[in-house]
Amino acid sequence: MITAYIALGSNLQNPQQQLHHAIAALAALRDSQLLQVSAIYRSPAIGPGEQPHYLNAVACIQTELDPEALLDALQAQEQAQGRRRELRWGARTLDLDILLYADQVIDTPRLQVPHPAIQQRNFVLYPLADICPANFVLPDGADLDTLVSNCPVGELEKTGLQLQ
Ligand code: A4P
Ligand code: MG
Repeated sequence: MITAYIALGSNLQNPQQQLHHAIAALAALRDSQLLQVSAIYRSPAIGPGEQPHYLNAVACIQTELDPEALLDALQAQEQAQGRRRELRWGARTLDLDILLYADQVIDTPRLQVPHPAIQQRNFVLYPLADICPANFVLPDGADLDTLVSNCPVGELEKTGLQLQ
């Protein structure tokens, strides 16, 4: 079994409910177990045009799926929840990204793991740090606590909303 961390994001069509549905799907994912889910965080959208705020969270799973099969399952769930791919960084009902897949480094046309934007994004780093073990180190040797301290909280808000 591999431990993987999945980022969830939504800024369309009742984001809180979208995240709840996505967590239910992760809990039902074949050959996998849902271990932990962060609190929900709220932040302004990074992306083009006027967009609603995002709700984000991070989940930890154990899985026997290989990385491509996991991506297939996540993309199927995005589709099931009405995801339309029209514009890069456009508003979306659901985005599911593989942040980490054990300590593997993957670089294929379909998949980059660790997710390349982890280090710059407070809406990924803060929820990730909520559920990672203490003194967690990323595959490139970066220490998660240091990344969090170097990433300003800005307008990111930890909501009182829980997904589990
Ligand atoms: N892909 C490559 N690596 C991965 C990975 N580790 N996990 C490929 C998932 N997918 C990965 O993704 C495009 C392609 O990336 C996929 O087909 C897959 O093969 P996408 O979800 O279709 O497109 P996208 O999400 O618009 O692109 P991208 O570059 O992944 O966007 P990001 O970086 O996910 O950013 N603002 C706030 N506040 N909160 C957010 O969550 N999210 C985004 C999306 C922008 N602004 C945001 C937020
Ligand atoms: Mg994505």
